[in-house]
Amino acid sequence: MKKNELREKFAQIFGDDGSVRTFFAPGRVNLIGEHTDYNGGHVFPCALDIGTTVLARKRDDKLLRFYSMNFPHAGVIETQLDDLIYKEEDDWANYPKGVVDVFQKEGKSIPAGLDLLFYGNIPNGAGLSSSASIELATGVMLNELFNLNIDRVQIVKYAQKAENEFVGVNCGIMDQFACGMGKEGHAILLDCQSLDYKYTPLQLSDHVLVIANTNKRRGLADSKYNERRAECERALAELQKELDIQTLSDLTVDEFEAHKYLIENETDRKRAKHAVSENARTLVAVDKLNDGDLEAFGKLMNASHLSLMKDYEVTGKELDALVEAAWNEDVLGARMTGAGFGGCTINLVNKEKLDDFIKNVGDAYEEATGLKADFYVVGIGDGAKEIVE
Ligand code: NG1
Ligand code: MG
Repeated sequence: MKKNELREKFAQIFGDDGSVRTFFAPGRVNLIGEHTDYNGGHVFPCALDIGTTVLARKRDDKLLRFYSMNFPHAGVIETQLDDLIYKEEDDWANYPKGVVDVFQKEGKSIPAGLDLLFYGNIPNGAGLSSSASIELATGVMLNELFNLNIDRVQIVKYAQKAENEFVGVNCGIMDQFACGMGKEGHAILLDCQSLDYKYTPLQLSDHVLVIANTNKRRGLADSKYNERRAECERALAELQKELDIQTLSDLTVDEFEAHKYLIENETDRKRAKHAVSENARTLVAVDKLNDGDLEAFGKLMNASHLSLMKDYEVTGKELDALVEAAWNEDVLGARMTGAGFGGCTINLVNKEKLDDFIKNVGDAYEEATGLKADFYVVGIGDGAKEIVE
C-alpha cells in the first residue's frame, strides 16, 4: 500500500491529514534459538522488510482513536487516555492501547489524545510477530510525537510489558527486541538474560532465506506456550536444588547431561534438554556463520527443528510436513520458526534453485496436508523508525 493511499484514508476517517506523521515497525523471523528467550538463552532473529505502518496525529482532547486498514469492519475504536482497559471486543487495538498504558504507568506523560491509522502487511498468526510490530510502531510513535527521549531498549521493554501485562501473553523479549533493534542486512545475536547483543551481517552469498507459511493458524499455541514455560520452570527449580544456576541456559550440554536426573518428570527433562541444547546450538551456529560456513549453519537449523519436534514437541503435522518437504530439496537448512504448532518455517535455499524449491515443496506439502503453503523471500530491514518524506 502506498503512503499517499494511507494518507487519503486517514483524511477520510479522521478528517484533514495536514500534520500527520508516519512510523513503521517491522515483523521479525527467528533464524535459530527457539523457545530460548524465556529460558534466559540466546536467540538469533532478524527484522523483516514487512511490518506495521502507523499514521498519527495529536488531538486537542484526551481521546484515543484507532482505525486499522486490515480490520475495516471494526470501524474506529475509541477510548479515553485515562481509561485504558483491556477489552476483548477491541481486539488488535489492545496492543497499541497496552503500550500507551505502560508508558503512562512508567511515568511517561502522554499529554494529548491521538488519531491513529494502522496498516500491516505481515500475515497474522504466522509467528512473524505482527503483534510486536504493532507495539513497537506505537512505542516509537509516542516517543517521537511527545519528545519523550526514551532509550530504544527501554521502549522494547515497555512493549514486552504491554504484551505480558495488558494483553496477557507471557512472551519473552525476542520479538520486541528484533522489531525495535533490527538492522538492515543483519541478524541480532541476543542474550535474553543480560540483553547484550551483537549484530551479525548475513552474508549468504548465493543463498536466500525463504519463509514458508503452513497457513495453519496457531489455535492452541497460547496455552501450550504457557505449558512449556511451566515445564521449564519446574525443571529449573529441581536443578537449582543442587546447582547454583539462574536459568537453564547457564548450563552446558555436558553439565546438563551430568545432572539431568535431578529432574524427575521425564517430560520436564526433555523440555529442559531442548532449552539447553538449543542455546548451545545457537552460539555455535552464529560462529559458523561468521566463519562463512553456511553449510554448518544449515545443519544446525535442521538439528534445531528435530529438537523442537522430539524434545520440545511444538511442531505438529503441518510444520513437520513443510520442513520434511524442504529437506527433500536442495536446501542447506530448514526449520520451524516462532512458537510452533503452525505458522512458518525458515529455509536456507540456493538462489538458482528457488523456483524449483517453491514448486516442489508447495506440491509435496499440499499432498501431505491438503493445505497450500505461501512463500516469501526474506528481506532484512531496519527496526522501528519514523518514515520521513
Ligand atoms: P511467536 O512466534 O511470535 O508467537 C513466541 C514468543 C517469543 C518466543 C517464541 C519461541 C510471543 C508473542 N512470542 O513467538 O517470545 O518465545 O515464541 O521462540 O508469544
Ligand atoms: Mg504474536
